[in-house]
Amino acid sequence: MLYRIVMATNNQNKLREAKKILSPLGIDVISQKDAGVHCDPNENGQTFEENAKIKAGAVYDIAKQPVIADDSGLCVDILDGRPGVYSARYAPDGEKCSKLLDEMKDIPDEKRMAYFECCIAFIDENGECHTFSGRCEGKIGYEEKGTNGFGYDPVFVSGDKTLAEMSADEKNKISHRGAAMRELYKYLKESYGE
Ligand code: ITT
Repeated sequence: MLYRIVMATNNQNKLREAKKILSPLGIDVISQKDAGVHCDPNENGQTFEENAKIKAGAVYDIAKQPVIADDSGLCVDILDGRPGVYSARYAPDGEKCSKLLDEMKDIPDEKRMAYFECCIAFIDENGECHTFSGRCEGKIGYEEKGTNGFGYDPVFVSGDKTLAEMSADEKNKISHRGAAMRELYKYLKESYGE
């Protein structure tokens, strides 16, 4: 089995979630910073998959060891999938939720469907890239609720709660990142054994 993977991210929240999902499986996820890699590649892809590959490739070129990168975002049906791959750039942190609520203020309940998507690119020790995706379906609420999580979690409703009202374990069970990570894990188990 593979025991150590570098995560190509500068987002501490993603790192925390990835560590929590993969550590019970015996995989230690370390940040690119802790691996001594400093880079912030230009995420100019048109899809989550393209951007995940760009980030993983940039870190692998420097670290030369197995790397994962996560590209993810929120796609809102009535906004034709926006902010999508531009989710990080939609507004500064702390203003993302209020800007989205404002854009959605006249949208009725039945048209507030949205989903989070995550693509994980894994580059193995031979430099080969494999991708895994996950989705989390839900709705945009009417106000920010909850203090856990990050990004759009306080306005993303799944069932009767926002993701920010869930514990880390609850969120990981249903989240786009959790789903993609579990696919990655299945692949690692098949390829590297127990
Ligand atoms: P790295 O590129 O360094 O990994 P980033 O935050 O810039 O970090 P992305 O380009 O993938 O990452 O942008 C994804 C954005 O989508 C992220 O900044 C959040 O605003 C949002 N997002 C992704 N996953 C989320 C989640 O689980 N909960 C809430 N918001 C999320």
